[in-house]
Amino acid sequence: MRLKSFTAATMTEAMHLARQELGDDAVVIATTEDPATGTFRVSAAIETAAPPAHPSSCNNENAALQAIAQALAYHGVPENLATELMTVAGTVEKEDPILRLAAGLDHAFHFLPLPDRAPSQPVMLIGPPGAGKTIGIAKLATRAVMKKQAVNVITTDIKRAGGVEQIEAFTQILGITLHIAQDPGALRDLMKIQDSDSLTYIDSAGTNPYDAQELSSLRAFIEASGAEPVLVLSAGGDPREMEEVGDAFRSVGASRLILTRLDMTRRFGGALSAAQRANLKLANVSIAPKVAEGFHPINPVSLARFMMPEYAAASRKGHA
Ligand SMILES: Nc1nc2c(ncn2[C@@H]2O[C@H](COP(=O)(O)OP(=O)(O)O)[C@@H](O)[C@H]2O)c(=O)[nH]1
Ligand SMILES: [Mg+2]
Repeated sequence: MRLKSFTAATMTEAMHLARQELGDDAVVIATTEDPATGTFRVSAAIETAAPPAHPSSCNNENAALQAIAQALAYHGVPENLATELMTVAGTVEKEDPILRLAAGLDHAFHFLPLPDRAPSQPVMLIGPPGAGKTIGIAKLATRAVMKKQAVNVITTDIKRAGGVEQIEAFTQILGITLHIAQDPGALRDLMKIQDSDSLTYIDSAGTNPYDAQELSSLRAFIEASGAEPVLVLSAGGDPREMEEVGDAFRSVGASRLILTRLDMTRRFGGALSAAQRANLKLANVSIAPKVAEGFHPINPVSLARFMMPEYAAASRKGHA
């Protein structure tokens, strides 16, 4: 799958640019308005590998279910989950495979995007190194500033060289103060001065899920913060490996998941396995490294569109 974003002065123009470059088969994944610049952005995808079947073949129930089964196999979705998704998809009286798969995803997972307004519980992004936590904090803080929502940013990533500087580069641009918590005690003190009118986002050091000491250090920071630990994972990966990673972070309290690098991911079996095994609610997705692109909320239909991009355009036309 090739993903690209197009920015223009109007939504129609941005759509036109996407169609011009990616062709009529391009699937619109997300549309956003940037109030700061008055521009519109369209993120669209095009399947570069041969799709499993042509959308027009989905003119009856069997074809739709077959398409879903093929997609689940392509994504490497584990058998028990695939069976659950297929069972629910089979009960939906729609020809559109996207809506059928979405019904299955809705049944199998909880979806709960991060709120963008205070008051809400502080959020700490946790996960393995390189998952996209720091960029994620920058995205969340940027969204708050754009919406004129007061926001506090704290980092606990003090051991890694450049950890503080990386996030500071963003807070400086946004004109907000970066608070640094050297240890759980300092974090507890900092949390006492957070007010309920502000959103609070806390960056954490990358944690090796198989290292008990690192997990225990992370747990101490989480407990001191009173924040909700939200797991950030790169969406691709081996399903069984991802399950173990999900389990490890569940053990320190994560109950929500943000998936990153969807622009570099073709197979979602690993992400779904992690969410299912560790009972993590699906919150948001990142489809670009650029801070301005932000996080996108995810719901069953948008996830189904990511998983079956070759059917997404037809689905939109049929249910516009
Ligand atoms: N292509 C792509 N790269 C991303 C995405 N999110 C983060 N990255 C990149 O992944 C790398 C690690 O991100 P960072 O936020 O530093 O990860 P952290 O170690 O979890 O804090 C950086 O080079 C980011 O630009 C994404 O959605 N797509
Ligand atoms: Mg980081």
